[in-house]
Amino acid sequence: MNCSDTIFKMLAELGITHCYAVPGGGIMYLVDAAGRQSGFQTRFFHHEQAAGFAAEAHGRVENRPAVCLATIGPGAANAISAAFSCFINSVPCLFISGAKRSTFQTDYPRQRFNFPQDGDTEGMATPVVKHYHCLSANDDISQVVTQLVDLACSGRPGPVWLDVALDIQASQVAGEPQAPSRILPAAPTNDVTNALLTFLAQVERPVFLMGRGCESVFRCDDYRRFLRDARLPFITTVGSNHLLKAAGQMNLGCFGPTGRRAANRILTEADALVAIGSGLDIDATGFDRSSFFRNKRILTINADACLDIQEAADWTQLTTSVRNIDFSNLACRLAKQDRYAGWATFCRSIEALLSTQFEIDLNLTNTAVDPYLFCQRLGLLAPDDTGFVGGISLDIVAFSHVTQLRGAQEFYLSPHAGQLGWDIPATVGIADSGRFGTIVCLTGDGSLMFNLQELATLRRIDRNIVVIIFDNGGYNSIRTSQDAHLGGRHFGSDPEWLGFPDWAALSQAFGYRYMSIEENDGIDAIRQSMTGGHWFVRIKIDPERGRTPRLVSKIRDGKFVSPTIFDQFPELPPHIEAAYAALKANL
Ligand SMILES: Cc1ncc(C[n+]2csc(CCOP(=O)(O)OP(=O)(O)O)c2C)c(N)n1
Repeated sequence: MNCSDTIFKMLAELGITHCYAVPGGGIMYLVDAAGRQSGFQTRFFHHEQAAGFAAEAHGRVENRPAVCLATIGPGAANAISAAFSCFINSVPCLFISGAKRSTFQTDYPRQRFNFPQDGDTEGMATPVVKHYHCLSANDDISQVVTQLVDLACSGRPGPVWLDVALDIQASQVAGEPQAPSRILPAAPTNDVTNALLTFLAQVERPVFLMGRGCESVFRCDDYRRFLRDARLPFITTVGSNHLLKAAGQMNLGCFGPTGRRAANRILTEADALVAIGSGLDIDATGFDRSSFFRNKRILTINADACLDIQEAADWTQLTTSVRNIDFSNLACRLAKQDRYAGWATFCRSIEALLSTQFEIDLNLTNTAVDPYLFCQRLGLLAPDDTGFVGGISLDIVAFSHVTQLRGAQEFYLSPHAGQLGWDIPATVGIADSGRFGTIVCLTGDGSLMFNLQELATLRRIDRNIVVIIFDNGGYNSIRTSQDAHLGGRHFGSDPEWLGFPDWAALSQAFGYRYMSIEENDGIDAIRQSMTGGHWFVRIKIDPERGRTPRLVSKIRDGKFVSPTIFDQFPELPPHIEAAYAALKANL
């Protein structure tokens, strides 16, 4: 057996099933081994960035790494942006690249180049992976591969990188690979659970923030029971709807600068925040961090230390895995308490006052299709086993605000990296999980154009695939900033600076059935696309329709000044503010 066969045999034994690749001379033995390994599915892409995004998305859904296989030099360089995405999104992934022959040395800073196509992969990859390893002839392959996979999955998950020289890929390995011992996954402990209960006993108005770290547990019965029985308000970040599915009436949805008003207001009124699996980074808190933490006790349970504990006066950090929490025990203990009953009633009243329906009605546009109304109908009409994938802009914010997931539905996007072009290849990785009968990809006209070629890869998947594009004539989110800060000059963001294809002709070229929805009355036509096959659905959005509600920063004395998450734009009508004040007075 050669080294490449040994690597993939070991990966299969470790439960890894998917590889996303672009072939190249520099990885020919590895590609060949991946193709021949039983129980392993290898899919070929048209760009290594896209292969990496698919591997990332697959890793998110399955909670275990997929492989991205890229050739030496340009292939590895293309895959770097996907490694970056896995790194900052904390997703396990194994990148494997080809390297120059092991007998060659290159002094990269001085020579730059000494072998066809080769570059300093270690130098490029190291800042965006948990660990980089270049396989040497003396390495125990089974041990290296197992350690890399364990490292990718343990603690705060992330990408790891294995570089394999062409001569080593082909070299013969004596004997059968032996599986070495593995890191045991974390298990519930009394310590973490007791610390949480002690904290809760000292506060009156707690809110639970379930962050993306909870993706490792959200399908577990104990986690779902906790959400169902705790009778405390739950919030999450934009794009994490599935983490709160079981919370019923206490699901207040996403908070943050572009989050829901009800969630933000309740967070502001709370005297305690329990953040589980969240780094509480600026993305979540907004730039005005001190007012986010004001008058609040904070307890964080996260695999890594959080950003800056100085900003909160009273912050307890438990740096430990979410898997250490005994959710079942917590659910039992909290279900018996009625200490927070008044607070829970207040939260439900605020949720009713500032409901998604209220927000849709408040901001509804009847020019073209209103994105919020569309997403509300989409959620209702999609089958129970739909996997949703999001782009980075209006599409995901609208969806996060108004869609209540049900059944086996889940929603995935690239939360922190926010790269255009993630969504189409990610849809491939998510479809490959086999968890969803229908996969709906929501994207912007801007994002779609970044990895358009992978529509062909997606077309090869035999499932009901619906690609929905929010056509708002270019980059709405950029125009919004230009309107706020640059006097409305739309340099680079309006269609006059950007080229877009004829969507009907494009969908035909890639073999998708086409539908265009141009007004609110036509929204329910989307139902037809979810009966089977491959669909490309263009939604005509008013180019002026932005995200609501949101924070609007201002420049004062040359400095950016950001409002608190309590004060989102547009302002609430006076009678709603009055009703809010009345509810608060009774708290
Ligand atoms: C790789 C990459 N390049 C540039 C950007 C900057 N950027 C952020 S949003 C955006 C426009 C997005 O357009 P679209 O997907 O159509 O969504 P819209 O803003 O119109 O809702 C751009 C160019 C980015 N996020 N990622």
